[in-house]
Amino acid sequence: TVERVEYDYYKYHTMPEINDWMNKVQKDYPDVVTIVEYGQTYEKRVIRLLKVIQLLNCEKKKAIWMDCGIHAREWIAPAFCQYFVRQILQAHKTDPKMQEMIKNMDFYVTPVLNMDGYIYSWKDNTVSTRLWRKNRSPGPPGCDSYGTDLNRNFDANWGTLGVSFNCSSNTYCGSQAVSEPEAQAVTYFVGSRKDDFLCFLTIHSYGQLLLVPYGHPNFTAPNYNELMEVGLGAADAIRSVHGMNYTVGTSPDVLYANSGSSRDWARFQGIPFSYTFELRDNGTFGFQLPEDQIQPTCEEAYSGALHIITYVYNK
Ligand code: ING
Ligand code: ZN
Repeated sequence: TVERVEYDYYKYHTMPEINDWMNKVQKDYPDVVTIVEYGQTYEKRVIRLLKVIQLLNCEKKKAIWMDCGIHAREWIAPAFCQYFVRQILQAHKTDPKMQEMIKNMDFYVTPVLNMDGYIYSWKDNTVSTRLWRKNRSPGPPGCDSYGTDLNRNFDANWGTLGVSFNCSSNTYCGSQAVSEPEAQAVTYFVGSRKDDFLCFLTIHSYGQLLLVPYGHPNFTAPNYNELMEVGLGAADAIRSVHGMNYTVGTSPDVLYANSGSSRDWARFQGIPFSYTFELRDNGTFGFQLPEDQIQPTCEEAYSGALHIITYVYNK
């Protein structure tokens, strides 16, 4: 007999393990989970998301976006996307509010957007691989480095602030806006349904921040006050779980300005509630967050995400 082992949500997983996990979730919940293929990475891997949807009622005009793993080394982010999917599927069985939300909203969750970079970061435990951030496309002719920072490549004040045009930099913004296939995949998929999305959540680490649009100080979101209010509510929800403090604000207010982020792009598209989560920690372990912190980090972040999702649903 085959021993059936529970998936361990409190360990980091390789890309093949995460792909198998996606297939298994779809098999285990055929009435609520579908897999959508919506693009290709530079190295021709298929970018997939899990769509949590009540099939009986599939023409819904409300949706939630979440992506994890746009930066390779931020391993806690894919771990959170997996935890998030498990939690909403469990709550779907037991919690009337989640039943109601899944009946009326579609959840689109991409566990790993930058699959090439994620796989590279697992190659070995040297600094140059484990701490890889960008995707794996080769630079322009004459460049001897790889990778574009996908969170500087979106069409949102592209190439203006907090970026580098040096192809070996960790914040290299690419040869032009949306030059990278991974950024193109999100741009086309979300852009073609932009009126459906109430909320765009993009998950990073580290720093314990909730960032609101915009990263460029010359622009202010029309609903800035409400974005801050809801973000501060999410930070309260996070604090109530394990006492961790998350700072809420725009990136120029909290740290430094930047351009070309997916969060800013989503808000410019008209998606009203767009947030970047920077999960634990505050720098002690940084990107190499120990596995014993996966569970508490996911528990608190779930509570913060649920605060935002419930708000936009009730609004
Ligand atoms: N941070 C994000 C990045 O793209 C960010 C968001 C931007 C944070 C500017 C602070 C200031 O750089 C990480 N960790 O990727
Ligand atoms: Zn990041």
